[in-house]
Amino acid sequence: MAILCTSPIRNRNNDVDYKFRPDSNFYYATGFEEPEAVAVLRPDHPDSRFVLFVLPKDKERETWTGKRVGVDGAKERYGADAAYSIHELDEKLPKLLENAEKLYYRMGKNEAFDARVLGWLEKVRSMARHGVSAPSQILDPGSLLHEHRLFKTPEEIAQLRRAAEITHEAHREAMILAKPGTFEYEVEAVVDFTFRRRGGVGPGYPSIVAGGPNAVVLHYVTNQRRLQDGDLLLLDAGCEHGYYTADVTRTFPVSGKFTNHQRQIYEAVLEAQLAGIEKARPGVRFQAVHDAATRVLVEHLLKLGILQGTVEDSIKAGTYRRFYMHRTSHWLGMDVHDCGTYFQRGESRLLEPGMVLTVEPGLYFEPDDESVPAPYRGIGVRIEDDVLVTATGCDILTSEIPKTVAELEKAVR
Ligand SMILES: [Mn+2]
Repeated sequence: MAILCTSPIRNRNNDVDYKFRPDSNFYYATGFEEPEAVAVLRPDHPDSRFVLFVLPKDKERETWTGKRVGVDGAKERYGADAAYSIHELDEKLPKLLENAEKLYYRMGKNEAFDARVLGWLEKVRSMARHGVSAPSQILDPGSLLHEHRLFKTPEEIAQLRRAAEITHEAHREAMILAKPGTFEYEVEAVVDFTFRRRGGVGPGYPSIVAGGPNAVVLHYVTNQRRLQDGDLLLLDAGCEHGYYTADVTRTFPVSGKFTNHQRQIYEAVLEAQLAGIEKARPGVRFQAVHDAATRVLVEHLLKLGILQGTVEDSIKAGTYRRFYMHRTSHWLGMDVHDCGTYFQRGESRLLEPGMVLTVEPGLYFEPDDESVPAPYRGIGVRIEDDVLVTATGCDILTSEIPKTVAELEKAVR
């Protein structure tokens, strides 16, 4: 038996809550979007294989917060075999738990709910003399669900494609808007506007709009700088559509032309990214994408005199990590850093058709790093695309977004 809970409603301030978004696992398993819901999956049960506990219809509350699906709707519209009010959880749950061998429930995310689950278990255990048994194991449902979520269905890929299309439009709008004198938050605004006007939920993660030296701060989200002539702008923003998010980074000169030194760094990162994408095909290890991209970055760092020694030594000693401190890829889907294991039996896992990953190398030089030749200081570049592994190679979902030096300069101008 599995017990899945959706996300709680989170308070923002005083009596204002954050906009609700269902838990990704819960939504994946049920399609149910309302808050305060619990799903029970009991595949061996004669008549209650899928049970939903939901907020009951309540005319007065619905006047304030909107229509609820209700108990009947949970059965009719979501295919539940049985549905109850969420207020009946303590009463109904122990009965459903009886004689289940294993309980899949994610401990540690919600202490108060954990305590209730343990209470229900204890109640079932106390009935042993009546011939009822309680689950002897509590397991993480992630071990099953996350493996499913890692392989995207055609419906999920369609959502990701739409998210990528809207993200494409938003990045283009940002390239048009950003000029010397524009504030980073104005660029963020045109991105948000484009995401919403095309029916996206909004950004799938806080947009990073990092001009000039802000680009070396990996998770810069202040977005307050006034862009200056000569700045590069690093824009890391992806639209969430139908609960699936894109994750895209482009770095471009706000004046419409890369300086020579900016272009050297940009082309190093671009070559590294293409080398990484080249590895994104079935049968290749996840780690190989990172290794390929890193090798190209190191070659360029040596050529530009930023690192000394040989490629092998620099990779072995990790001297490049001062300038490239993050991983090249992560899984992508409902969560921007999507679920799914990266290792199997201690080894980086093999890529398979249906997996979606990002490829996003970067180089970052602190403005005050005196070990770096002066013209490179304060330059931060990251290039990130979303890649679907196919039977024969890969499909770059975000390939339409300007990326070469020429394409970017044209789009900005
Ligand atoms: Mn990413």
